[in-house]
Amino acid sequence: MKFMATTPPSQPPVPTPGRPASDDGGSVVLERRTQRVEPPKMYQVVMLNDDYTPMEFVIVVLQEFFSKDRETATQIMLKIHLDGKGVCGVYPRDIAATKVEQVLGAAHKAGHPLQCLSEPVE
Ligand code: TYC
Repeated sequence: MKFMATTPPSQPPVPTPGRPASDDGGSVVLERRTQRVEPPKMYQVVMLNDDYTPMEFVIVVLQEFFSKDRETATQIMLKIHLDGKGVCGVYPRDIAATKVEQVLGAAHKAGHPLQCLSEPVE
């Protein structure tokens, strides 16, 4: 009759050469993890009111650089005129920065003091 040993061997098992002691010889356990990719941070282009830039110029800028139809552009322009500022659109950072450059460039070229900036949403 054979009996199994009830006490562990006094020496730890000798690892097989070239294989770590904890390696079970080929079994692979993969942890299931859902990968979460954060959406890019968005930036809003904000236009500021002033007393000198013509309303018509602002409307055209909103149509040209922010793809607004004339009706929407007029509403945004009036909101800026009444509230002091307004959001023209929301974009990824580089695109928002380009919009600001385009507006400032067009305003400068036309000799108007129109100001706008981009800022992170929230
Ligand atoms: N307040 C300007 C005017 O009365 C019009 C204006 C609107 C200017 C919006 C800038 O971002 C602006 N002529």
